[in-house]
Amino acid sequence: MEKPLFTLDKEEFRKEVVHHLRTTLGTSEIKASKQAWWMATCVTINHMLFERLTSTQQTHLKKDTRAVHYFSAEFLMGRLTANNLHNLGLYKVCEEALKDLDLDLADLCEEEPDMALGNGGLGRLAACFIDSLATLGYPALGYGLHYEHGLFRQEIRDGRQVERPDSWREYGNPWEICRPESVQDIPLYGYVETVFGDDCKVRKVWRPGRVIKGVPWDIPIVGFGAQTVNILRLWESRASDFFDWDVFNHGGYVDSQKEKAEAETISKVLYPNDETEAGKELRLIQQYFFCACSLKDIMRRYKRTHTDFKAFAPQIAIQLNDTHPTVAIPELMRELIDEEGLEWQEAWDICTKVFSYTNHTLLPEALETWPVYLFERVLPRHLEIIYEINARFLKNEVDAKWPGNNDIKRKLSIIDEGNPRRVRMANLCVITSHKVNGVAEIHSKLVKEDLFPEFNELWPDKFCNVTNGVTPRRWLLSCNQELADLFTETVGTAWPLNLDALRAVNKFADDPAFQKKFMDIKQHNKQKLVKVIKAETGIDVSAEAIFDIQIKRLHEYKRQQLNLLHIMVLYRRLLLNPDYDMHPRVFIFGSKAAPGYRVAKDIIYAINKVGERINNDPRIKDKLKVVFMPNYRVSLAEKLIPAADVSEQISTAGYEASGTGNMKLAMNGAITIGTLDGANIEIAEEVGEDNCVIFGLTVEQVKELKARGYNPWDYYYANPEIKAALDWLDTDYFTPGHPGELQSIKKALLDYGDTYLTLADFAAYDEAHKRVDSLYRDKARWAKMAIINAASVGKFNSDRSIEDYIRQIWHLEKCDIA
Ligand code: GPW
Repeated sequence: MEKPLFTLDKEEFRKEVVHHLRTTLGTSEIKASKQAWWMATCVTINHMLFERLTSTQQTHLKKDTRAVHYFSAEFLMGRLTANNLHNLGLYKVCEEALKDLDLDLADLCEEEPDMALGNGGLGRLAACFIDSLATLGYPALGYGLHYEHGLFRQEIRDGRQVERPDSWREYGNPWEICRPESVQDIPLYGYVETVFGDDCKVRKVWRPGRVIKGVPWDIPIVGFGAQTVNILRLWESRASDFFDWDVFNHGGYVDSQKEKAEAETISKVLYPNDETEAGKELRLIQQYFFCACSLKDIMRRYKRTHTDFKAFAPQIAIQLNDTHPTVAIPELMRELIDEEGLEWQEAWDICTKVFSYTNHTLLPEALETWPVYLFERVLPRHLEIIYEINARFLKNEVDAKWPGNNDIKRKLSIIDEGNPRRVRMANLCVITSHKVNGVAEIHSKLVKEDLFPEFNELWPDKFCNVTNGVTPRRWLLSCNQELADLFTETVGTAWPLNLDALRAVNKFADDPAFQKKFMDIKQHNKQKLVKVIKAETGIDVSAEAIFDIQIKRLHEYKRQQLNLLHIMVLYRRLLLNPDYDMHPRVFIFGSKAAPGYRVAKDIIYAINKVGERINNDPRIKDKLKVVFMPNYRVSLAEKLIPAADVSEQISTAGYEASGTGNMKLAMNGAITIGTLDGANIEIAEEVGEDNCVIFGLTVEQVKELKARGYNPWDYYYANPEIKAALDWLDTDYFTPGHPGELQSIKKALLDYGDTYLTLADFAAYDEAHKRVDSLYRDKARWAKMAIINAASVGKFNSDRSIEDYIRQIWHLEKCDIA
């Protein structure tokens, strides 16, 4: 590792914290709240962050570097204090300094609200990627929305999810810097006029109906080692200064407040729908708003050093994180043609070189389409541009390759000619982008073969794979410091950058002394979690039990219901035979459901109700516990993951594009029980099939079964345990006095056809759990497996993912910062 940049000692650190407590926070040592101490600590950290931020920006400007611009509707950052300290190399210094003030750093870190500007995997991936980009020294900007309210806070009331607003910046946020000098004005609505110009050319002019102001907030992103500090720039919407002051002067004060409120609505709240398209006007406006702000910002910066657009494509790479920022494509066309006067072909050549697109799902309900009438009203000029892109594509590409084939034309067209007609954002992305990537090997293969086979025929070189990764700085070094220290002791200090270095730990996997150290750390992490579980849920669990964890958004394809069904079957076995032979097990869930997703919310309710009954049943002698941790979020994940023995990755094969929680759990020594889906396949390859528990139908078998005609009733009648568990849901056993409250789950699994083949995989899942049980009882065998998992997942470092993007898609160069 490089020598630390900041040679601040603990005395200096302590003095600066106290100084800021007095001069920035306006309080004193005697009466300061924990919150004030935390803030003063952050201001101290910022002192160093800003120094490197300035050097980074000056160097990038001077060297006129090519940069990637990561456009994403979500950045799920979580907390930044511990992460920034680790990346600056100052965690221990800060900890010591605070100890001298009788303060506990970990305790102060709890003061920080999570920055939850994302739903789940997709948003957290963006956060890991910007960490890696800064760590590796690549010029990069994250661009997104400055939501006033992030993903809702989940409360559980009588077992049901209740959504409460998340107000992450209610009392100020120490990491963000407002940049009024870079404000943008964004037009919306209105109509398009065709004008004959002085140059005798016919031009299109968009006459907007409204203008909104975009205010940028910058979050410094410090790489590990603190050489590079990049920025995440998030746009907040406000009423424009263009705003009609006449109304104001003529006594329209109240009306003016209405306009202001409407403008501010745009960045008010994150849509909580994971993998479902919302189709709401406000969502389209959100997408356009942040893309237009970001493109104007890119343009402004580009023009500081260029007078024409020849260097634009060589300088600028824009990555579209799923289809959410697709409207950036017609917006850049519009800017270049209507505002900058380029010809269509020049503008198109630039766009096709600049944009690339990451697909994160094959689920049809997640593929975004917008009604044409909506587009026409909100973005009339953009719709015209989309029509022209489409017309040229259908004529020059599709008709050239498949002359007269209207079926293929209908399928590949950007416009779905149904009723109402809709704009297909994924088609627009694929047609424009020079590269389209999936997020795990199997997913990328399915993107090519099943989702976009004709596009793949047209442009075979366009499609590629970049397997996801996670940053080992947050997901090992920071969240599991004891294990991190053990690894550093064992293999040296290089592993947070080069995670493959942990392979050297494998030679100790059989060493009883090392196994003891490793498992003692796991045990300690479990004991810490026991306290958190008690505090959050009131449930007593034993750290001697197997901690079996499923943490992810609630979705039927992720199959929390399969886990629940298995828990019910285990419970029933224990009731029938109190001596049923199993090691005590705690099943832990953490999950939010989209507020409008009925079955998902019913599954949460069922987990809580079944858990309540099991946890309070003395007959089963604490062999089984079920914990639903409320308000699952990044900071809770950081407590759950280090304490996991078993990682549940049980999606129906073909549906989980990659998964990233699977990587974090394996990295912390949990054994995967998983299907051959998404990145599970690659994890199994890396750790070896002997060191994880794979079960269930493969992608091919899922396809075959569906083609044959899947009938869940067959499994219901053939397997008495499945039947008993499902029939149990009809009774009031888990909801005393309210029979049938859990029926919707049975209905989804039988009457509605069990879309995700839960019952088909049940027997294999049950067998897999028996394997888990017997493996765990062999303490040495389990310790060996856990060690091999943690030591063998170097591939899933997000630094590796970023290097893959650089090599295949972005072609950037590293930039040394003075
Ligand atoms: F539907 N993912 C997500 F593809 O977290 F847009 N939210 C989403 O809205 C979508 C995908 C979308 C997840 C995938 O489900 C997961 O498999 C993947 O690991 C993650 O994105 C990051 O690629």
